[in-house]
Amino acid sequence: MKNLDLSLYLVLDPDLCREIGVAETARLAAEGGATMVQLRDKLADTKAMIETGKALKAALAGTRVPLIINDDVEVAIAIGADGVHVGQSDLPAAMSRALLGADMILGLSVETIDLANRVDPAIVDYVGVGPVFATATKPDHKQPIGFEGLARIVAASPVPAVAIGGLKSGHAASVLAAGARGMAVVSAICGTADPKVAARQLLAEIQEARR
Ligand code: TZP
Ligand code: MG
Repeated sequence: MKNLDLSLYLVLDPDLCREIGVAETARLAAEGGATMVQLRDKLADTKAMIETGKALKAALAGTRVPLIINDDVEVAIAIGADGVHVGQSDLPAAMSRALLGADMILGLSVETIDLANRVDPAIVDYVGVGPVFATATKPDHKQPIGFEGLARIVAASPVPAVAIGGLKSGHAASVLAAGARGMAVVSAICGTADPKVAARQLLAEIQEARR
């Protein structure tokens, strides 16, 4: 099992981050305490993903924050990212793992207890569970699960879980009480006036909730 810190997982949406830019948002958020960063761009082609991914890699160099690429195993390997996050309609986890090798991080989205039960801990390093709440950031999201649903799915997962979907300041205690190791956020950091301040506040709440 890999030693991942899922406490504050920033998922970058280039459109929501456009004012400050993804690379600068990532750099500031990492300074503020984000522990993982994912590039998630549903509109970019491969060339653009590589360009943005490389910029993010440079922005995170010297930090210990892993860079995860959403959906695209090929891009993640090509740019030397730290890992990949796949959903249930993407390249299957076992096939992703075969391409990634043992050391790269592999995350998987699970939306139900049944999917969590079927996670193979020899293949998947962590699961993303949600959406906890409805969110405009992912227009095609499934039915929100709430903190009760989160707790049930987390309990069924053989690997650590990060909660996602509509999470922001004030939610850390409920997220951790449900058994998740941390929270993944897009809009609570992307597009805010100061991503460093936003990340610092969220991490402080997570650390406070652990006490
Ligand atoms: N998967 C489930 S909800 C979501 C993703 C990628 C988007 C979460 O965005 P926000 O702005 O943190 O609600
Ligand atoms: Mg996907």
